[in-house]
Amino acid sequence: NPIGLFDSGIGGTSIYKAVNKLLPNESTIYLADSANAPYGPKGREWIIERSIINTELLLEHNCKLIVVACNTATTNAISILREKYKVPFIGIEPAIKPASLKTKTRAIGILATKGTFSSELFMQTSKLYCSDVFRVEQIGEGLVDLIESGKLNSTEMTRLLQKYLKPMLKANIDYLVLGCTHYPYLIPQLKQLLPKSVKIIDSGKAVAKQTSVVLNSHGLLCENDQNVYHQFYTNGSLDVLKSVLPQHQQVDFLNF
Ligand code: DGN
Repeated sequence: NPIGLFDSGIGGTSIYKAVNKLLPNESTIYLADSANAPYGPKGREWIIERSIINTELLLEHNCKLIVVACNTATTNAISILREKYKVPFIGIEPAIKPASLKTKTRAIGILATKGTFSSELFMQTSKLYCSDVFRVEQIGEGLVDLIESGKLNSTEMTRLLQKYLKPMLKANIDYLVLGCTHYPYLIPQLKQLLPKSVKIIDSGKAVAKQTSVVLNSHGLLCENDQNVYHQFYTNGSLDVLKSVLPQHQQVDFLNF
């Protein structure tokens, strides 16, 4: 059976890529809920409702494990999903713990959505692991919208990024945490705007590792690469989803 992944759009494909790299024998089904992006500003109840719809669709496709490839959905809805369904869920959270352990300047920047920053889970993690570090928390307002409308490399994007990085540079951060699965697609631009001394971290690899550990502990790992398939569905633009995937990859429209 396949691994299911969902996100409020195309961002979670960055997680799909990390999972596929570590677990090439696993088939996957990806749901891009682009029609409802961004989740960030919409409030907890609404995010839970969409997460349930996405989960049920993946379960109809017999997914054996679900990766909530969205920080906003993880931080707001994963505990509810775990209560409601039997399959294992893997979530993603901003990598503030490793950043706090590694920072030398004792200042880190975090770029995430409003929904992630305002979640209880994020606040708990910050309190637990980052209380002795200066954190510049920046809501990436507008970034997901631009990525979802295919304007990844636009002057609007550069302008927003410059604005959001400014207070971080002022605070002398040496780590920038990407707390939204859409943001790894901004890394080339971020690198141009940041001094070399600032390292960028996201949680893709950690999610892939955790997926592997949980599959293994449930006896669900695929042993061979026969009949491996990857399906991608979007309720938004096919072209935008295709633009972040390998050229040959087929993408289908689905109304959900
Ligand atoms: N990819 C989502 C996340 O990781 O939070 C984007 C959230 C949103 O919809 N703005």
